Amino acid sequence: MSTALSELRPLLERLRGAVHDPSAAATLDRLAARLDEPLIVALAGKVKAGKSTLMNALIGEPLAPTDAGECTQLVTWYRNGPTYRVRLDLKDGTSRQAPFQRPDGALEVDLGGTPVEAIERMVIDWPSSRLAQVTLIDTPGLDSITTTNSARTHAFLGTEGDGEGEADAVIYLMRHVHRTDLTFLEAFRDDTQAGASPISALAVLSRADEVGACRLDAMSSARRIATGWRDDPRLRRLCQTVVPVAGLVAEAATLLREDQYRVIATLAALPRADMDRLLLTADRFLNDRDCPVTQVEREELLERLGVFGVRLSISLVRLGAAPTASALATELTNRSGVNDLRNLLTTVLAERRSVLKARVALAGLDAVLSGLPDPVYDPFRLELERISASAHEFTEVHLLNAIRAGSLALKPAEVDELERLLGSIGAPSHERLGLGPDADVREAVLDGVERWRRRAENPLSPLAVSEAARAVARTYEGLLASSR
Ligand SMILES: Nc1nc2c(ncn2[C@@H]2O[C@H](COP(=O)(O)OP(=O)(O)OP(=O)(O)O)[C@@H](O)[C@H]2O)c(=O)[nH]1
Ligand SMILES: [Mg+2]
Repeated sequence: MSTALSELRPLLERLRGAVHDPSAAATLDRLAARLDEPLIVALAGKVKAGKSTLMNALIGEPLAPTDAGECTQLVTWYRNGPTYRVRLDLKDGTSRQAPFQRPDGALEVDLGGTPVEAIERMVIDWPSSRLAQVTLIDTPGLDSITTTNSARTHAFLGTEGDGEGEADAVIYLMRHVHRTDLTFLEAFRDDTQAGASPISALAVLSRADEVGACRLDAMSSARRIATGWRDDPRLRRLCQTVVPVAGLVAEAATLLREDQYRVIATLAALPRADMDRLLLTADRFLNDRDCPVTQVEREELLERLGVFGVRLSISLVRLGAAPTASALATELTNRSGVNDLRNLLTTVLAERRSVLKARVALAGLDAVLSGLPDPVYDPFRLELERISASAHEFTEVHLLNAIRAGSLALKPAEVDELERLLGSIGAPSHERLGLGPDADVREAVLDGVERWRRRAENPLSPLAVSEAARAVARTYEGLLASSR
C-alpha cells in the first residue's frame, strides 16, 4: 500500500527542481532532510513543569539544566551524534561551537558572553542509544504569551501565527488541567488536512510524586487522576493519552550513587518510630538533631529525590525490595512512570513516524506553495491536494479526531472498538483488536472488514458514518495484509 509519505517525497523533489527562489529552495531542502531524520519530539509546558528534569530522565544523563541559569531559557536540541558537540545557532543566521564541561556529570555550556536573546537554538550532539530513534527538544517554560521565553517556545512550536513548527510531536507536561494549558494544546493542534491532533501530542501529568502531599501512594493517586484526564473530553480531543511521571525520581534513579544508597540504608535501619518521626515533613527530615546521617547528606538526598523519593527509597530498602544501589535504581525507575512514557515514545510516536512526518511534509509543502502564486506551480498544488485527500493515514487521523470529539453517530461499543483500533496504531494487531496474544487475528480481521462494509452500505447510516465505516473497513484490510 502506498503511503502519504512515499507520495509526498517525490512531489517535494520535483518541486525542489522547479523552484528558483532561494528561500523556498532552502525551506524545501530542510523539509527533505527532516523526513529522513529521527522523529523530533519537543517537551513543552508551563514554567517549572519539570521539562528539563524529565529530559534528563529520558536521556539517562544530566544534560539539561534545571532550576535557574540562562541556558534554561534556550530551545535546546538533543540529538544522537558521532561525537560530543555543542553548537549555537544565532539569530543572525551564523552558527558556532560552544565549549562545555561536565563537573559531576552535569553538562555546563559556556555561552562565551553571547546573550540568550541572540541565540535561536542550542544543538547538543550526544552519542546515546536513547536518542537513536528520537531527537528530543527542551523548551523554555510557557508563562504568559507575552514573555520573551514563551514567545521563543511559541515561535519554535509554530503555535503562533502561521509559523511551521519544528517538532514532529509534542510531549506536554502539566500538573493540573488549567485553561492556559488547554489553550496551548489547542494552539498546537492545527486544522490542516493532515490534522495534527490528537496523534502528535502526548500529555504527561508531571511531578506526579507531589500529588497528595508526597505520600507513599502518590503514584497510584496520580494514575487515578491521569485516568480521569484521559476521559476528559477537553483533553481527549487534544492529545493521544495522559501518563503520570515523576521525573525527579526517574532522574535520581539514573544518577544514584553507592554513597547515597548507604545513607538511605542507614536511615532504613532506624527504629520504626524514629524513622516515621523523621519523615513526617521535609523540615523535620533536614533539621532533626538525632539523625545518624549528616545534614549535608540529607540535604543532597532530598534535593535529588524529593520528599516522596526519599520516603519511597527508605521504604523499599526496609522491605528488602532494594538490597543494592542498582536494585533501588531499578525500583525507582519502574515506579516513576518514565518507562511508560518511554514505551509510548517508542511505540505510539515512533511507529507513527511515517504519518507524523507526512503531516510535516504536507504542511511544509502547502506553506511553500502558498508563497509561489505563479500558475506554473498549479500542478503541484493539485497533486498535493490529491495526496492529502486520498491518503488513508490522514483519514484515520481525522476519524480518530472525530470519534474523540464525539461528532460521529456511533454506538458506544463501536466507539470503543475504533478507539482501540485507531488509537493504538503501532501496537501489536491482537491488542488493536482487543484480543489475547494467542487469539485468531485473521478471523477477527475478516469479521471487522465484513461488519464495517455492511455498516457502510446500510442505507440507514448517515453519510458521515458510511464514509467512516468505509475507512474502517480499509484499516481492517490493511491489518489483513500484515497478518498474512
Ligand atoms: N518533586 C518533584 N520535583 C520536580 C520534578 N520535576 C522537576 N522538579 C523540580 O521542579 C523544579 C523545576 O524543574 P525543571 O526540570 O527545571 O522544570 P522546567 O519545566 O524545565 O522549568 P523551566 O525550564 O524553568 O520552565 C526543580 O526544582 C526540580 O527539581 C518531579 O518530578 N518531582
Ligand atoms: Mg527547563
